[in-house]
Parts: sequence; structure tokens; C-alpha cells
Amino acid sequence: MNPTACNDEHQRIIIHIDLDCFYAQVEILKNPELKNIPMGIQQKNIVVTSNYKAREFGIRKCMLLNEAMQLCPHLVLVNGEDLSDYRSISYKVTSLLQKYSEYVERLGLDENFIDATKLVEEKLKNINKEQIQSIGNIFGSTENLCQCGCEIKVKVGTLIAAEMRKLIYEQLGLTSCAGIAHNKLLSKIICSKHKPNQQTFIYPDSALELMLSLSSVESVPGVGRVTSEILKQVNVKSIEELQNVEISKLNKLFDPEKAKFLKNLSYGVDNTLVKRSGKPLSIGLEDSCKLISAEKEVKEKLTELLKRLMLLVDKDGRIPKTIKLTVRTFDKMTKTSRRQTKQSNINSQFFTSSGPLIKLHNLEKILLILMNLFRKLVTIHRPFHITLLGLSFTKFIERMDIRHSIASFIKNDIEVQSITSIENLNYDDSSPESAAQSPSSCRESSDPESEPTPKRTKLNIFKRNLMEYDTCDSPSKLRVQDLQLSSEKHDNNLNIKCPPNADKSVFEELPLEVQQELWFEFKRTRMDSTAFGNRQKKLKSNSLLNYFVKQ
Ligand code: TTP
Ligand code: MG
Repeated sequence: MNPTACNDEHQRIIIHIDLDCFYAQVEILKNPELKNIPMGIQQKNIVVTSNYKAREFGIRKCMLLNEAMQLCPHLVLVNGEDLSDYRSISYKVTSLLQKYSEYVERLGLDENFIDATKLVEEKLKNINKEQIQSIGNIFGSTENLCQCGCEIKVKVGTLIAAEMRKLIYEQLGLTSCAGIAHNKLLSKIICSKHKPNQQTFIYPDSALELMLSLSSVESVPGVGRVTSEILKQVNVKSIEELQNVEISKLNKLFDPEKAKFLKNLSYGVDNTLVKRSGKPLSIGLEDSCKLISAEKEVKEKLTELLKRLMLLVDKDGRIPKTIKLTVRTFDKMTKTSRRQTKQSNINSQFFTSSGPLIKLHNLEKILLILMNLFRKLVTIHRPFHITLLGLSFTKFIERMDIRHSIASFIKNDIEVQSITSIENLNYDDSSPESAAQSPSSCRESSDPESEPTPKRTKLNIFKRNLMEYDTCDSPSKLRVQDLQLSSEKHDNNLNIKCPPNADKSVFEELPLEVQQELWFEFKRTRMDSTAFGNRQKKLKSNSLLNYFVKQ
């Protein structure tokens, strides 16, 4: 539970940091000559962002290329369709902020919320309150301020935000803006009031004034296009109208919680917590394309996407366990598009060697999986038309966990060979990937969840149990539960059993050969230790059982 959970009060301090012209800044870091000339980042026929020099000519975000070139004919364009550098710098920024607080929530690639409540409290212990001077621009009046102590907290928040921005600049060379307020909503809105390279703060008393300064409900963070369309049904377009509409009317359109949430937003009240963000849950790429109608072309496109994706995964450092294929087909008869996704497990062994690129033979094996998935999604003996292909890796494990994972037992290729027997999940993919690259659809969405903390895997328990056995006084002291394997695939003649104290469910997941080896290894060590009375006797150096025990 976030320690600074609060109700409707002004006890928290939330800082929102948004990097200035993010993609452009990254490109300038790579090529400083771009700094003082108008420069835009191009994705397909859109200028997704530009440096502030270009903005002086009226270039705006997501402007059509033609329009931008008319406004600024000497605009220098940099292709920004490969997001890997943006993504990696984005994570560096988040990591820097995580040095201050564990409560850092990423939003898109260049925004972070930080719950600075604790930091403020700490700073207040060592500072003379009388001497605190806020840093940055203020929104609203300073007359008749609330006396609950929030004023001083916001002031200290501005000092911390300035420190954070300074660190980002010193360490990464990036300028940013910050908003400081007592909740996420206000901190985000206020952040963009003065740009670039500035910060703005607001006292709780000015929340209402800030909300009423917004042009429509659509400009409230948290109110999407769909919600604002629904609100129009009850003639709610402005913030004032949202404040005045009866909650009973909203309850008819939304579930009561959402209705209350919307009402609260209109008054600048937002009790949502800063969630802890980790690495993305999935890493993906997708490319819309001109009609593809031949399997060979699909394979070529997937090869290209896979090579690019492998570079991203390599940079991320974790190992994926699942690959997902997204296909958008176009029906020429009905003139409609359909987006479908299918996924499959993949062998973690493909990724165990580190290096910039996956080995070619592994790439081909993954392609084989992908083409299998493709044939399950598209009936290839009938004419088909593909307008988008996407790939993503999900279910990541940390590289250091790989040796403890079941996958590390499985011999190379086993999953490729058994592709038809692997359970493939098929579902409609209506939501975008958490880190999908989609130049045509503009920006990345936020990482929705925090990184899972490393869990004690079943295999670790298995390993520990084996070690416990190895250090037992004598086999007779063991809680021996020689479990007969139930699975039909096991050859009963061999009488393979799960070694005592090992986790049966894990053992049963292992391939038969591995089970055999473990069981015989176990029997051999038992005989050895009984015969020699030496429980510390070393296992054969190349044995599978030794694989665990050594660690
Ligand atoms: P923003 O923070 O909205 O824009 P910005 O950082 O370029 O500029 P500002 O100084 O106003 O903050 O978005 C961050 C990056 O996301 C931006 O550099 C490019 C990308 N982006 C898209 O790809 N599509 C979009 O529609 C927008 C708005 C941004
Ligand atoms: Mg930005």
C-alpha cells in the first residue's frame, strides 16, 4: 500500500516531470548540430514532434509533413520510427527518479509522476521553514491560503523537483518541465503551463481556478475521447457543465465509481495513487503495410520486424517466454478490417547468449513458430490481404533467473518441435501493446503495471529441497515420499519417481529424459552416501543434479 494514500486532503506532494521535445532532444544528443536549427521528428508522413526552434515557425506535434514544410521549408527532418533510443533513454530517466522515491510512475515515454510526500517530510526536518523560497512559476493567487500546512509542503516540493530536473540534465543532458501539486491530476495539468525547461506549482486553493481554465472536458487528463463523447449525450462539454451535471445522470452513463471519479476531476480532486512502474510487460513492434497477399511477403516482413525486435529485447536485457503475432486482415468484399492476435511459448534458450543479435538459426526457429501462428490466423489457401503485422515478446524473466527456470532444462528446439502441442491462446487484441511501436498511431502508451518482484520459483524450492536432502544426516531421516508419477507418458517400467522432498509438480513438468536423469542421479548419490557414509560426497561434475547443488 502506498504510504501516502489519502482521501480528499492536501497531504501529498506529487511531482510530474515531462521531458521537453523528447524525441528531438534524443536526436540532438546523438547529433548536437541539430540543436540550433529547426528540426522535426518524422514518422511516416507526420512530424510527431520538433525542437523548440521549429516550434517558433508554428510547427506543432503530430502535424502533417506537407503542412510543416510549408510553415518551415528549411525544417530538417530526422526519421523517428525506431523508438529504441527513445525507449532506452526514457528508462534511464525513470531510473534516476527512482533514486529519490520508489513511487515513480511512468506515463508514456517521457513523463513520470513521483510521490514526493516522504521526501518533503524528510527535508522539512532539516530546513528552516521561514527561509524556504519556492522555485518556479506559480499558478493562482497566494491570498488566503489554506492553513493545513500544505503551502510549505508545496514549496519544499518545488525544491525537490528542481533538484530532480537538475540531475536529469547533468546525468543525461535532457531538459524537462515539472508540475508540483498535491495530486496527480493537478501536477500533470500544471506541468505544461510554462515550457520549456521550467517548472510550475499550484496550491490546493487554486485547484478550481485551474480546472475552470481548461477549454473542455477532453483536456482533462483521464478523460479520453470515448468518455467525452458519452458526456456529450447529457450535454456536458465544459468543466463547468461537468461540475453541474447531476450525478444520477452520470450514473446512468457510467458505473458509479467512474461517475464519481469524473465529478471529482471536474473539481481538481484526484485521489489516485502514484503506482510503481517497472520495465514494460511487453516489448513489441508493429508496422502497417500496403496489402500483402502472399505468404512469402509475410515471412519477409516478419523477418524484418523480428530482427528489429530482437535488438530491443537485447537492450532490455530480460528474456521473454512468449511471442505474440498480430495480424490485421482486410476483407475486400465487406471493406472491413479485422485485427487478431495469437501467441505461443518460446524457448528461453534462444536468448541465453547475450550479444547484439540473436543467432541466425534461432531467428529461423522463431520464424517457424511465427509462420505457424500466422497459418492459424489466416487461411492461406484462400486469398488474403494483410494490412498490418505486429510482433511482441511478453512474460519476461530476468536473465539471472533463467538458470532457475524450467526452460533451462529443456533441450534446445524442444518447443519448436512441439509447437502444435503448445497451448496457443487466441483472443481479440483490442488494446495496444504496452510498449508497441506504431509510428502511424503516434505514441507509446504507459507501462501499466509495476515490475514483478522476483518470486521464489517452484524450481528454487525444488533445488532447495534437493540440497536439504544432500545435507541430511542419513537417507533414513528423510521424509521419504517416493511418489509414483501419474502421467501416462512415463514409462512405468523404468519406475521413475520424483526424488523425495522435491516438488512433484515441478518434476512432472520436466521432459522425461530429464526426469530419468534426475531420478537415477538421485538413486546413485543415495547409494554412494549409504555405501561410503559420506553425505558430503561430491556429485559427478557433469550431472544434472549437480546443476542445482552447485548453486
Ligand atoms: P510529448 O511530451 O507530448 O511531446 P514532446 O516531449 O515532444 O514535447 P513537449 O516539450 O511539449 O513535452 O510527447 C513525448 C514524445 O512522444 C514526443 O517527443 C514524440 C512522441 N509523440 C508521438 O509519437 N505522438 C504524439 O502524438 C505525441 C504528442 C508525442
Ligand atoms: Mg514531453
